[in-house]
Amino acid sequence: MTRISTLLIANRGEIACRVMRTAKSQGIKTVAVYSDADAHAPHVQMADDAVHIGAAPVNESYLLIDRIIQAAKDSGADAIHPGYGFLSENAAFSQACSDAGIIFVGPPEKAIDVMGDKARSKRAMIAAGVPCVPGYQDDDQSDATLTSEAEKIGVPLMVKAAAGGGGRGMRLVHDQKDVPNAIKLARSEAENAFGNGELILEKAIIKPRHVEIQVFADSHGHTIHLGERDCSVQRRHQKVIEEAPCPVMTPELRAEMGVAAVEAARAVDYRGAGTVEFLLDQSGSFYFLEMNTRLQVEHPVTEEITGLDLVALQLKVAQGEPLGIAQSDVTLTGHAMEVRLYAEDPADDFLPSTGHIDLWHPAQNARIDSGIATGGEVSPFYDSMVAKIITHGATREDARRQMVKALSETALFGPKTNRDFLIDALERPDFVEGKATTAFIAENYGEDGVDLGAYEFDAFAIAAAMQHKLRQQTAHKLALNVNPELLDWSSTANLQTVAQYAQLGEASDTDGTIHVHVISPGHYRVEGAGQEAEVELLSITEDTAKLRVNGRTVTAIYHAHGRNLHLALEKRSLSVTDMTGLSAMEDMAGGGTVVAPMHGLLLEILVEQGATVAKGDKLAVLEAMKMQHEILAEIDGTVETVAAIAGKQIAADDLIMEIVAEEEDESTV
Ligand code: MV4
Repeated sequence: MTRISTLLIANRGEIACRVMRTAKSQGIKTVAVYSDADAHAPHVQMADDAVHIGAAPVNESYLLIDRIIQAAKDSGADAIHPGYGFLSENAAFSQACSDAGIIFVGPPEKAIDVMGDKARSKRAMIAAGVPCVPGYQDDDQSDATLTSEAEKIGVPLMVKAAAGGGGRGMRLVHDQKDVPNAIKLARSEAENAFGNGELILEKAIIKPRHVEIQVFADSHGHTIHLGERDCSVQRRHQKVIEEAPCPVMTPELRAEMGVAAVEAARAVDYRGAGTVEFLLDQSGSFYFLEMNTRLQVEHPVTEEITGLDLVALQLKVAQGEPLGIAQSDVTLTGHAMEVRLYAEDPADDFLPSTGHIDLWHPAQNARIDSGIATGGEVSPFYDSMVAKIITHGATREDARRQMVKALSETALFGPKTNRDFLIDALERPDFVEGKATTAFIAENYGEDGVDLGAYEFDAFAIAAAMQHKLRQQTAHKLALNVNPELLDWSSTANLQTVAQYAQLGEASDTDGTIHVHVISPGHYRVEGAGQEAEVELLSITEDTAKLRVNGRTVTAIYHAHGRNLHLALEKRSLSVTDMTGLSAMEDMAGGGTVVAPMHGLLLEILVEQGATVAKGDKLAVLEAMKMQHEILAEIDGTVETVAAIAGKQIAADDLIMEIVAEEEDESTV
């Protein structure tokens, strides 16, 4: 037994933070590694020590075996936890750790090696008596053999790259005559992607569930399983929702799958945490798919129903201690769910979305494993998963409802996220009824981007009322000479403010003009697009407002910057820009200060320094989310300076130019 005193975590983001949490609780000193992009990241701030390992791209930092081993030596680390991804399933890294006398918190190289190859792992599993999908996984890769084997298997048929994983290099064939072409294409894809064109063939299982068993093994001959997770809800092989137990599991099936998973682990002399993936078909038969030789993203749902800390168990086993838990000690209590919050844009084919984090506001009443912070960045260099939300309840429905609530109380502003998509998916009947298979997302949303439909007018009404309130607060704070008739505290009853809203990045549901009538301070009647709503602001903190909208109480998480307002409502998030704010602010600034009304690309600047302009003249054109916005002169005057550059991105409120008024008789400073 070797006690770990200093643990280096060769990872970043939420999993680095997750591993450190347990290490710290055990009195183990933690060392983070970081790239240029992560110098101020939460995982670096959380660690006792941190070592810079290179530039932002992963192959210049988090994938550099030598740098990480050196970082461990320099910081006196006696063990390395690889997290998931990066070097976690890299046999050479595991080897480099042992060569350097450092404990690798993971399985032996041989297990990583065998399980990293679909043909080798399947042969090992068949030999161990683990049920596998009927197919061909031998060395003879001639076209003749593959074609005749495909004929024996029949259609539908899966052609998979032996070196592939997670759906890469996989082809589904429906017609026997397409087999030769599928083999040719799959082989060349595999050669390009993995430098290895070897293929396996399998009968295709239609609409299976993805059910995986968590296993644990120590170096004293104990191997146990901790039950299953159902990870059927995936989009292009990216998991989105995971849960435990599997909704259709029975004690008998669990026992059978558990034995198969333990046998799989024993067959490769496994040690530590591992996951054996199975396909579960409609008739209840299950088939080995692959084994992941790492701690998985979705391990928390197993922690929630078993009450075990899987990182603690990993460290225990890595130190050479016995697991200390027998199979009969493992009990499963209640139901747990996890959703993955991705910084991506569901409306734009789930394209990753990056940039400054204006606000990260995680819900209070759920376990949230995240690696981000307000003021930080979502970098384009790394995975777009930024947080996991985990709930646990007595029943599946209890866990599901808690999850919907947790999401409604969570906001990430800055990059776009899949938050609203997750809420929508959790409410789909197939999911509610526990019927989701691997076809769930394709069946419910199609293959491309997701359209969650038009916003309710209430959402715009809330936005308009809050814009009004925030503008008033800003004016008060700045104590500027604003026309009091613009503000609530005017004694004039039923004042009308006309606000024009342009949405940032979302299809406009209104003609853009919204009227805010002040009934009394904090109480508004909002009209627009032929609809109206009564909005009462009940309370407001720096990031959360409570409102009553048409008699219904709602909570809105918000972030305002300049004229832009981000809102996370119960089921939908929206971002709006107050277009009237522009002239109001310019009035405050004394006119002539031309700023960008929203984030976008400054396409053109149409006037030069020294030019004479008249009110209404076109000054510049800004492109924001595929729409062009003309920026017009608000006053007559002379262009004193042009501060912005055409062809470049510009942020809301950035200065474009200064115009000096014709008659300079009103100084505001
Ligand atoms: C399959 C299959 C059906 N039949 N193999 C996709 C990822 C890789 N781990 C294996 N995958 C599949 N293999 C046979 N013989 C269907 C899938 C599959 C899938 C599996 C798990 C979770 C989601 C999936 C989505 C599409 C296809």
